[in-house]
Amino acid sequence: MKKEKILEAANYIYENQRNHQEIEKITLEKYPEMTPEEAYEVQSELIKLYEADGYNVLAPKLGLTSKAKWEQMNVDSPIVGYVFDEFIVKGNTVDMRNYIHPKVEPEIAIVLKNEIGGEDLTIEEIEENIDYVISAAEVIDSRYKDFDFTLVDVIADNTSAAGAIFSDRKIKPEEIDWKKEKSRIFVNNKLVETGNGEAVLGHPLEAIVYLAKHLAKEGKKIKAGVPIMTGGMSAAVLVKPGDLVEVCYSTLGTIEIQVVGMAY
Ligand code: OOG
Ligand code: MG
Repeated sequence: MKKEKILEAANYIYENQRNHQEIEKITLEKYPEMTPEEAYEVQSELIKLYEADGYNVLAPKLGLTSKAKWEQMNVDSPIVGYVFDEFIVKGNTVDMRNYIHPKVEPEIAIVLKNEIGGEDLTIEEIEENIDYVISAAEVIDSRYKDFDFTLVDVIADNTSAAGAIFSDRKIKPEEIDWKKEKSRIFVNNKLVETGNGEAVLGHPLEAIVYLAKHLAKEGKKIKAGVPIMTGGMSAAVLVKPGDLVEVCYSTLGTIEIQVVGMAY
C-alpha cells in the first residue's frame, strides 16, 4: 500500500475514534489488501495524529494474548497497541458518553525498573527487571460495528484501546504466582467471567517477551516506569449504564467500576 493510503486510513480511523462513531471494518471494502505490517503503519500514523492533538503516549499494551479472547474475537495472534495518559479513567467511573460500546477486561500489568528489550529477552530477565506488579481493568471500545474485525482491522484501530484503570496496590514480582493468579468479573454482584494468568500465553510475562520482539523490529526497547498491560485473562464483558463492575484478583486486589451516562 502507498504511504498516501496509509495516511488516509489513519485519518479515517482517527476521525471516527474521536467522534465515537462506529464504522464497518476497513478490510471489508476500503482496504481489503492491507497486511498486518501495513496495519501497524496505520496505527503509528494514528498515534501521531493523537500526539498532534495534545495526547501523550503512556505505555504499550498487549492484546489478544489468551485463548478466551481468541475465541471471543475470532482472531488468534497477539497484538500491540498504545495507551494514552488521557485514556486513564478518572474516579473509576466509565462514562458511556466517551465510548461506543465499551467492554471491560481483567489484566495483569507490570512496571519495569530498567529499560529492557531485544529479540532474546527471557522471562527470567523480565522478572529481575520488574519494579512492581499491579492489576488493571482495560476498557476496550472497538470502532468496528459489533466488535467485528480481522487482525488487520484491530491493529489499525490501535487494538481497541480506549481506557484503562490501574490499581494503587503495588506488589513485588516475588509475591505473585503468575500462572495461578485468578481474575473474576462481577457485574451487579453476578459472576460473569473467570480467568487466570496461565491463560495469557501460558505465562503473562510471555506477553512482554512478545512485546520485546515487536519493538525490536522498530529498534526500540521497553521503557521503565510505565504500566504495561499483558492482555485480557478472560473474555471481555460488555457493560451498560448503571452497571457496577468488580474486577477481582486473587492477590492483586479489586477494581470497582461504576458505569454511568448513555452512549451516543
Ligand atoms: C481487541 C483488544 C484486545 C486484549 O487484552 O485482549 C485486548 C478487542 O478485543 O477488541 O486488549
Ligand atoms: Mg486488553
